[in-house]
Amino acid sequence: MWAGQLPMKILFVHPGPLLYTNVFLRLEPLGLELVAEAARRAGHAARLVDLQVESHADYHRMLAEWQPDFIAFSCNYLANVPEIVDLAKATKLALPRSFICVGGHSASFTAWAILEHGEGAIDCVLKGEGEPGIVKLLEAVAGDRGAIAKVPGAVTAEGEGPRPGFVEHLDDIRPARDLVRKRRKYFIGVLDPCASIEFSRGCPWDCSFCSAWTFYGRSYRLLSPERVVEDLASIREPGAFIVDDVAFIQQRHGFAVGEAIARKGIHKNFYLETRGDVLLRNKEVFQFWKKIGLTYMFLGIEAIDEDGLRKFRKRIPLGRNFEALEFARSLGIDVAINIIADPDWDEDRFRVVRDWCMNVPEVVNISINTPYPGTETWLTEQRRLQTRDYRLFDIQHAVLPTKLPLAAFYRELLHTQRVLYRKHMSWWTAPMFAGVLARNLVRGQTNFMRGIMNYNKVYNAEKMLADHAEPVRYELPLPPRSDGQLAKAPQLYIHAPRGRAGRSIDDSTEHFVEATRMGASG
Ligand code: B12
Ligand code: SF4
Repeated sequence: MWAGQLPMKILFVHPGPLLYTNVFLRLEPLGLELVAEAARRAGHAARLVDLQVESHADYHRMLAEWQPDFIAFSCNYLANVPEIVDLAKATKLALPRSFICVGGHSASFTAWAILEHGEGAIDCVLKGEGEPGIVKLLEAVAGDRGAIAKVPGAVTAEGEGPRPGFVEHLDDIRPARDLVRKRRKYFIGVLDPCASIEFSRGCPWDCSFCSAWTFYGRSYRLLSPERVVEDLASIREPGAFIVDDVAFIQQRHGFAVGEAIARKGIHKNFYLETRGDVLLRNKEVFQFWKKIGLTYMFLGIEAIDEDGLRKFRKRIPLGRNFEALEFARSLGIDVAINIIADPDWDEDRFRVVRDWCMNVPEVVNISINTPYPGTETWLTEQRRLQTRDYRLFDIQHAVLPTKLPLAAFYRELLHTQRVLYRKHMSWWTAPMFAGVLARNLVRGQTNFMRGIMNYNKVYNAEKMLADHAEPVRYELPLPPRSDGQLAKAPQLYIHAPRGRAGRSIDDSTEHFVEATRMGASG
């Protein structure tokens, strides 16, 4: 018999930090907080442990003292899979009658493999948005266990339930922010401390290297300005990280949310991510947001030459990307961009990139082209994976064959990152930030300072190489054989696509998306 009769005690767990969590940013587990609140509203008792800022010893202490009936792990990142599987096994030994569930972005794309790695310790992987699924799963666990395998999104040893359902109205859900015990530990750069907030969910584009759109069935939904303002007003942190995949796709929503914030007299420093073409299309919105506190912007540029851009098949011409950068600069906010390094880069290519990066004022982040389950490239990438160790799928390690010997590739990459890091440092320690840093230190906010000090420890070529030599206990399953066709979308989706009806965008924005998307979804 399961321990649980209503109400159950449910422990929600976010796994530990990944490579750069201890350097550049660490964010509150917003998705898990939303799932926890849904469980709480269904009458259960909920607690949350965030292993980004708490230790495994804290987790085991919580198990021993509170004896939860149900443990729910959040697995947004592939690199966290081994940690979660090992914790699940240890938990099952300590509390054999507990029910263990794993959910989240990456778990949804690798559900069967995770169950298998668990060797019986993981009772269920719950795919898709967790808010509706968790309530139905808890009902089944507390009542009719035969119904567990029929819960939408559930994958268990007994089989798989129907496709997961969407949250009906995003305005009805709330994050359980009060459950997070170390709120002052979350930060991004000098936004320290920083909370996270959602204005929209999903993405209407369909880039081949990304799984944001396949997870949500290429849907796009909005939160109302009233709901956003209510949530924002409850946040005490001076910084707010907007988690939307692409911020302010539509001018009208961007203005409505911004104006509601201004009317309410809320002052925060905001961070957001968007696309270059969206920035250029909706200039006035971003200008308005600058006035109400937009401080940092992350722009997806991905590649710096036509050849590289073609590779990612983004149908935004390179010139537009540069125009977007110019415009972002003109806003007078801090702009960061990401460049995707391909494992086939050689010394020359790294040098060109270094030169380019040193010549632009933006902060440049370099990640490595990595095929992920749930992306089109996972199915079409013809190069053989050099490793299937989950821990290396963090877009900071090379999992595809490198043209240079691996050690030389990491040396070049880290040299490039170090050059950029020095540039970041002079940027962050510039007079305009020195005051902010000093104020943070006086208030005891040391996350960013500690990050700076951790840099050399974390970004180190020997350590990166040694990570490849670690014994591998859990391996990602191989991608299914590809016939080179691109129309793979139905295989990729977690939530069922609802076509145009699933996208809360006006017709003109729909046409704009149509003209700029890659077309992977057919
Ligand atoms: C914000 C964000 C971040 C934040 C982290 C926020 C956090 N603390 O979790 C930051 C900027 C730190 C980040 C970093 C990275 N990210 Co990120 N990130 C996102 C982004 C844009 C939104 C996530 C989010 O907050 N969404 C809003 C909340 C409400 O949704 P959610 O967290 O997904 O939760 C829902 C479901 O997943 C589910 N769920 C979640 N947990 C649980 C638990 C249970 C039990 C259940 C049932 C359900 C459930 O229900 C929730 C509510 O509906 C996603 C893209 C996306 N759309 O998902 C990429 C994404 C998750 N990131 C990605 C990547 C690659 C990274 C990096 C590795 C990139 C890098 N440069 O190194 C790093 C590493 C992260 C780390 N831990 O160090 C990839 C994931 C790839 C993968 N398969 O592993 C994604 C999908 C983006 C992409 N383009 O493909 N990221
Ligand atoms: S625009 Fe492309 S890369 Fe960005 S979230 Fe959407 S699908 Fe992913």
